[in-house]
Amino acid sequence: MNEVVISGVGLWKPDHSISNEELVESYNAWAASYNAENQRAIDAGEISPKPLSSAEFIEKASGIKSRYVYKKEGVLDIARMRPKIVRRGDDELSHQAEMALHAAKLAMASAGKTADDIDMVIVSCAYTERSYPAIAIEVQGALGIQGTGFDMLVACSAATFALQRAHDAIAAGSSKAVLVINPELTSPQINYRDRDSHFIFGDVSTAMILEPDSTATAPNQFKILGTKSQTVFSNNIRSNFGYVSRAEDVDPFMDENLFHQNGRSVFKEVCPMAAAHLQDQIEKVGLGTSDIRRWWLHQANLNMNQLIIRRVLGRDASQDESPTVLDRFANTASAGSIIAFCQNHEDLVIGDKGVICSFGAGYSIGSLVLEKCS
Ligand code: CO8
Repeated sequence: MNEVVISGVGLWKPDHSISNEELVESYNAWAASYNAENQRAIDAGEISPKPLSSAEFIEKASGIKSRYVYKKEGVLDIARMRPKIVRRGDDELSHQAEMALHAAKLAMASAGKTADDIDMVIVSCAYTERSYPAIAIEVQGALGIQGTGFDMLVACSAATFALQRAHDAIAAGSSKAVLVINPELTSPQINYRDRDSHFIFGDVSTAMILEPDSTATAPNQFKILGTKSQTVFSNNIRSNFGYVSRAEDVDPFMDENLFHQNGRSVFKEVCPMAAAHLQDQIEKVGLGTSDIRRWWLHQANLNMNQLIIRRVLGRDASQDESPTVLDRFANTASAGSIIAFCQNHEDLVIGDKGVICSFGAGYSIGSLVLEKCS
């Protein structure tokens, strides 16, 4: 079995961002206009008025202050409230492949690898913009990589689950180096007219290079000590959009086909599961929680992360121990824990250990225990 290292990372963020204040101003203007238009039905008790949103609530309930969006145009326009993304033809690079390439090139440069060094590309995220050809194969072609590419969808755990697949392929010797990319284009699936979820997500793209320690030359390397993935079925986070809508004679874009969740239940159910997963995983690789120098946790909700860490450590963790990035990025589905890693790993010294952990829809939980080795 090969020892496997993460030898390169890439983080690409869009040029556009939206603050809580901008988002709330737009939502509240839309809600006021909806309520005015439907005043008679609301007064008659036939429908409920749309409640107002608040920037203070969003920051207090989630820790989110701002989020990046691939395209800002259209999102805040109350006549549209979804991004305006220009359709590309079959002979043009797709939007998601473009996002993926940005992060992939950064990861390859940081690992010191060219296309010839890599033989597998996994694009893993919450949504892909089409069914086939796989975005991964498009990216593979654009980069000139020989070998194999495929897409994976595991919502918020897409990145950690793909990293586990990459680890296993390299450990077994069936791949020489794997490029894992998470182009999280979440904004087209957000219901910006839903007060409970309009603030949650952001767009971003992350990538990592995994290879055997014998071929790695990058200045920053992390040995993978263990990986774990876990799923338990839950209806509490759903996105029902899909090709069968066409045959069901329903509006493919109706509210119940967009992202929706029972956030309170998710919070209550996932926190203990994630804490137990982490404790078990750390024990399995022969470590204790006090051996872990850094926790790169999924970035869905600040209160959730604080609760999980408190359960695991029996105390609060500092920003240095468990860095938060969701204040600037919001929930970027599977990319959140990878962003936390990208922005907070270079200060670790050889022998330091850390854990990347994701949790989300499915439910799904994934983790990797790492040791800084170069
Ligand atoms: N402004 C003002 N008030 C609000 C707002 C708002 N925007 N939203 C809700 N309120 C109100 C509610 O109506 C409620 O009022 P009342 O008490 O009168 O009933 C009150 O505030 C409290 O509401 P909640 O109980 O819903 O608030 P919470 O404290 O639970 O916070 C959260 C809501 C932030 C959603 C929280 O529950 C949470 O973060 N839970 C965890 C969610 C989570 O991690 N989900 C994971 C989803 S992501 C995933 O796994 C897959 C994603 C795939 C990508 C998708 C891309 C689109």
